[in-house]
Amino acid sequence: MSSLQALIFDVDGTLADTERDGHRVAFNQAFKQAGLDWHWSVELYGKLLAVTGGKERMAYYLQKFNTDFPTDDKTPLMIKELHASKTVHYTELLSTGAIPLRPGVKRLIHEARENNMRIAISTTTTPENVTALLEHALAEKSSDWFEVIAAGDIVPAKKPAADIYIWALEKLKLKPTDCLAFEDSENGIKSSLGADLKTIITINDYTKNHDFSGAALVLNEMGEPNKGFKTLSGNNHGASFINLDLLKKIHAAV
Ligand code: XBP
Ligand code: MG
Repeated sequence: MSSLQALIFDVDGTLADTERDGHRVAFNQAFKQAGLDWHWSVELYGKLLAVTGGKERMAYYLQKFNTDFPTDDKTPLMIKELHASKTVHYTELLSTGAIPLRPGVKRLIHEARENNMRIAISTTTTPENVTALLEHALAEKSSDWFEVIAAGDIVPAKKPAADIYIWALEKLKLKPTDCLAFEDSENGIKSSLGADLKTIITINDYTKNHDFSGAALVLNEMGEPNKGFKTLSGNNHGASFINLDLLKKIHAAV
């Protein structure tokens, strides 16, 4: 097998805990601004996360949780407008630095860059959201550090479909066996495994009970040298935080 060539990161829940205090809050702001009485609680949002993509999530909400709301052929346009407003609220929130990267993420990305390891993004979220998170939580212009940013509506079928990872691999001109993927959710790992990528999971509060069968390693977080990760399943090769040395061992393991 060839050496490890690239790391492909999911964004929401993996690079940062963006859902509960980021996306959810922005959706509620957009609903309020539009004069709607919709409100997504922390608990309801956990259920809505079954569907990836903000527009798709609003459609699912109307179908399953707010069935009294009248819908017609103008509903998709209303959802599109609400989503555009939500993106404005979300990127504004990120610009205040409200959402930091998860432990170990910044260190690992810097280590990857210092060692010429290629890095890419594969996410369901809107491209502006990715840029805003990277610029405000990682470093100015850091979206340029990622060779490929596969995001949003670039493929019609969102996660759990494998399409977004396959698209990223095509752009990178790499085989799945050349790369590792980083995910936090069941929809995410279905997508990455569907593209035949070995996958490392860092769980969060919304995803801790998800099924991560097939993951190479499941951790509570990436960990730091002074505060190691907890291993939930898989072979950590005796390491206590994610670094390139551990990733190369995971990549080489059969
Ligand atoms: C992320 C998502 C996204 C965000 C919202 O999933 O599901 O829908 O919650 O983003 P993943 P948009 O981490 O698996 O990529 O509103 O921009 O769609
Ligand atoms: Mg995710």
